Amino acid sequence: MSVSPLEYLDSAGPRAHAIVPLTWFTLIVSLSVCVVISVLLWIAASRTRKGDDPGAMRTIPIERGGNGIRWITVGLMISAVPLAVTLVWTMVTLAAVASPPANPGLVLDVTGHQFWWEVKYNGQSPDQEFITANEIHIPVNVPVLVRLHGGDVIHSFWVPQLTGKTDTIPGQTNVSWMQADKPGRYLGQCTEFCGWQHAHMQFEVVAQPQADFEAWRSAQLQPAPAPKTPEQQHGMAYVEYRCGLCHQVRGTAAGAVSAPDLTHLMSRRMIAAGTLPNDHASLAGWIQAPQSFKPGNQMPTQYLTGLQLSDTLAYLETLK
Ligand code: HEC
Ligand SMILES: [Cu+2]
Repeated sequence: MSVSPLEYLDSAGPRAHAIVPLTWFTLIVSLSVCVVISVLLWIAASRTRKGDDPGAMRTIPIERGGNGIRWITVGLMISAVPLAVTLVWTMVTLAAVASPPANPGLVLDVTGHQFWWEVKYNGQSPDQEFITANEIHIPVNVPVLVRLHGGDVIHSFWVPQLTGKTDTIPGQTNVSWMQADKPGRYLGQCTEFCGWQHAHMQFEVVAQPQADFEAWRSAQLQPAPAPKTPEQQHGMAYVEYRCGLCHQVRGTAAGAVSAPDLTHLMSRRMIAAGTLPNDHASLAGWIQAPQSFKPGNQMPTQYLTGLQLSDTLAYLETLK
């Protein structure tokens, strides 16, 4: 289940504006080639010569001096023209989108993991930095520099309406950039096969007016609120001691970073990289049986008792 369709024939930012017309062109050329060849084949296959006995075997003598070579020349010329246009257009597009903005308004470090996205927001000083997962907020009309890292295997970062595909490669930093013209949610997808749950490795880019973005950013910078009820206190203790092996909740003893940061879990619309909506039932189901929703993902079954689960949920749901 995903919230918005993966729109790749429509662009919403300068980088994609340069790419999408080329996508349309190659799509139309490829489809026309398929149609023309199918029609020619169909005509050839359904043509019978006058007076032919359809039941009889026919031997066709090879004609000398026929003009077959002319057909090959014409065919080659017809395919060479669109191929040459595609080549030149691709070069021009690559040159147009290659260089990242000289003065990005925001610098993100995005790491591809099996099977989720870690997103680090950089700031002027360490207290202005934070990490989140799978939901990337950006201000509209601001160029955003995205440094891409590979956490385990090769993944690829793609937000078709905003930016083209760039691989995340372990041991290497690739650079991409994006910019959104108008507020909205733009779906992104891992686009390099990276294992069993590759298809469930989605993310969303949420483009917001500057003021809304600043409000979101300062909320994300806050540590987790202190638990209030006894259930929430038990839940926090449990999260610290069990879930904190992999997850971080800033402001608590849960400090590992090998899984999505849960400090502001409830601010996200989806969980498990676009696999489930972030509501009470899905959260409960995910924590109890992550392997049944996303078989092969890196969160093992937790075997919680009913009480542990309800306390954990009571606490997690305070993480707004
Ligand atoms: C061994 C490491 C590990 C442990 C222990 C673990 N998790 Fe996870 N968890 C993960 C990984 C990895 C993911 C990302 C899975 C994916 O999307 O592919 C994840 C995802 C999640 C998510 C979804 C987050 C999001 O924004 O997508 C929640 C919620 C969650 N875990 C809660 C818990 C809770 C609660 C516990 C403790 C009861 C726990 N986890 C224990 C590794 C772990
Ligand atoms: Cu991937």
